[in-house]
Amino acid sequence: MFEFIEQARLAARALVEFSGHLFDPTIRLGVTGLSHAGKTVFITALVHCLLRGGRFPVFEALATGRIARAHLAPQPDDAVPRFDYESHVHALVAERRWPASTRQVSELRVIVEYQSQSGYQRKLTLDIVDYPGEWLLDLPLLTKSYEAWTAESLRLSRQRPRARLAADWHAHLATLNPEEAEDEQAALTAARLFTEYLKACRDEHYAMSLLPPGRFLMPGDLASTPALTFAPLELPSEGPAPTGSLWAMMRRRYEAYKEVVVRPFFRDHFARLDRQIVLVDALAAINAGPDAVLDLEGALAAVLDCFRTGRKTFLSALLRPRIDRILLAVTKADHLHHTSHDRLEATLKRLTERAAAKAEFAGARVDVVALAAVRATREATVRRGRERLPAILGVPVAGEVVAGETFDGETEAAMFPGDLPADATELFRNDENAFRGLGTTSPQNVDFRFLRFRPPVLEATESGVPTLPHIRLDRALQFLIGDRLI
Ligand SMILES: Nc1nc2c(ncn2[C@@H]2O[C@H](COP(=O)(O)OP(=O)(O)O)[C@@H](O)[C@H]2O)c(=O)[nH]1
Ligand SMILES: [Mg+2]
Repeated sequence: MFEFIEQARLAARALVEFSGHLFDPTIRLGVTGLSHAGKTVFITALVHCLLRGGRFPVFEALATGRIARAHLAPQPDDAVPRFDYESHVHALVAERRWPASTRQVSELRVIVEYQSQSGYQRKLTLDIVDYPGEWLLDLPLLTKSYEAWTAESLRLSRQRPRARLAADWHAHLATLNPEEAEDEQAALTAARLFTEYLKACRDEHYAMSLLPPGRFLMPGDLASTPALTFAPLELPSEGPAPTGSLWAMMRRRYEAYKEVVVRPFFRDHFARLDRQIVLVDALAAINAGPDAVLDLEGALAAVLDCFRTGRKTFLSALLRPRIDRILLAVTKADHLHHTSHDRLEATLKRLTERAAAKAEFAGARVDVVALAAVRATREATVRRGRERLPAILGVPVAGEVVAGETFDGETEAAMFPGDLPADATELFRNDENAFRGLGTTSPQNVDFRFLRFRPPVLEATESGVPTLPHIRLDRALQFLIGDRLI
């Protein structure tokens, strides 16, 4: 019954959304990725491109001059925060610093006035929805019992390298008896230690990504509600939860989490998207080492699973297949010399191979790109002895340290970041020939070095309007919206 109501509600909404736009196209574009993947920077650069133009040869409608103008308009959803474009642009362009991070869903509407290929004046309404990729990792919970989730979370937490980070939580867990009477203080402490463990896993140094429940890391306005105050328990293998027990309490809250948090997100935001870009910070994982790369692969599989809408489960009613294009994008490609960009794309392909095949099967087109929404570096060649190495040139963010030197945020530096392996499978190996990352060796010995650079100065263009430099952002735009601007 519930599924039927959901379905009817979505169908009615789709009809309303459709009938108003018989000629003028609309696109709801979802922008997601784990924390720090580059969502805010990507959206800011995309909107800047539409409003100001720039060098985007592969984005056909813009390159051929068919886009007359674009402007921001009030968004349709009153309960969703607005994406703060103006502040983000100001940070990037005027202050040359990266925008502050945000931790919840936000939205922005852009109206693009263009001339169709047959000469008609048209308007594209582009609604951009920015939401944390962590929330997508919650989808599997909808079909999982508390007991199954508990068993899986515990198993994962006992594997290397997580086990060390889980020590405090495991120690507290050992003092709990799930069949004893429910106890709010025990639940609070367990939830706090469990959340600290999840946060430690996410720590940039290890970059481990496979961490439901997503709202424990990104609570938004639900922090410290009972729906977020639960944790896994060491359960007896058999038997129902005794009435009034800690086990029963945890299970009830887990179910509440699904009803109050997970389901509304998928219904109100996810199910309404037409297009999706998934941003992936593969370089941070590569920099951390094979464990983080394997984790990222797992997290991406879970994310892409959400787009597999062909399944005959109640999820397919909740997620009526609407998304017809999915772009997987490795971000921050400006950290590598362009000779490595194809290898970076190959790495992302390898990371998402199995999962992408499934999504394609469900009728969505999937593409992969390595991009930098904002290009913070230039390229150069440096001599090291007799060798000439392809290097990148940029202003490291104040406080970055290389070879004992601390940068002040004003001085430019050339660096050789390292080569990605020709064969991406090396990144997943865990033996002595494996690609070395921070998780297994000291910063001096890593095979790939990641340095944060300040945003660039604007680039002069033929049109006279200075714009933000980028790498392959035009390719991303062509894939995501180019076909609707015809
Ligand atoms: N060099 C470079 N750094 C980027 C780029 N995009 C994001 N970053 C870095 O990644 C950080 C996180 O980006 P942000 O957009 O806030 O990530 P979000 O959490 O997914 O919204 C930024 O503060 C930048 O340091 C890019 O295109 N180039
Ligand atoms: Mg953000």
